Amino acid sequence: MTTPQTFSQDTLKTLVGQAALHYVEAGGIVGVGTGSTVNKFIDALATMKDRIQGAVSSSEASTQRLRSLGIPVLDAAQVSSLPVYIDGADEIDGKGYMIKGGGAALTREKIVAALAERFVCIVDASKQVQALGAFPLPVEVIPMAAAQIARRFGQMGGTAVLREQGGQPLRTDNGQHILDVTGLRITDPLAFESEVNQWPGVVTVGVFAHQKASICLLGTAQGVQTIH
Ligand code: ABF
Repeated sequence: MTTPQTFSQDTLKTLVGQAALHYVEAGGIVGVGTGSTVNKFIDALATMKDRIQGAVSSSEASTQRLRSLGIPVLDAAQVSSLPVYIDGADEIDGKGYMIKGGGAALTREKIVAALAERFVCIVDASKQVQALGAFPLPVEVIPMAAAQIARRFGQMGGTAVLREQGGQPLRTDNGQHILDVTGLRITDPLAFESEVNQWPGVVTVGVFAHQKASICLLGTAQGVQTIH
């Protein structure tokens, strides 16, 4: 009787990061997300850097890692579309709707995802949920609007907290603030994203429903599962 193999979360992230190479077209440009799972993908991408034109990055952190491995980074404004965007998530449900932004890169992630023909989400099994909302919802906001946006989430039953770093409000790559909102029940991700998107002062809400994942590579104890 063989005992089932168990993988660490870090190993699962490595497995899905490597599996994502399958979706990178030779000679193409790849959209690259942000986070520890994406870092595993970037490390794997470096093994084929001579077979791609380069990457469009979703954060300064990913840009730095790409460049350190010799992968050219192109400006999103230089491309009209991308064959694929590879990114992680904080939560993903059965329809490919996600909560993202734990890494504070949600705005540029959504911008680059919108350029891509396919969004391949790479996650370990801990990110798979039935319904979105257990993870605190990140929302990038213009600082002067943070308090009024927090009050609007309060009216929805949510509690919004300003994300801090080193005792100060965190500043995103775009120089804005992030609210993390708990206590929400997001039963209709598409409608919720559309509603919050149009609140004055909201830069990006961390619900990715309009830019949902077309493919999810799920790292599980049994290996990588591909969910379409
Ligand atoms: C990024 O990946 C963020 O949107 C999301 O929060 C993060 C998940 O990070 P990790 O892979 O480190 O769990 O795209």
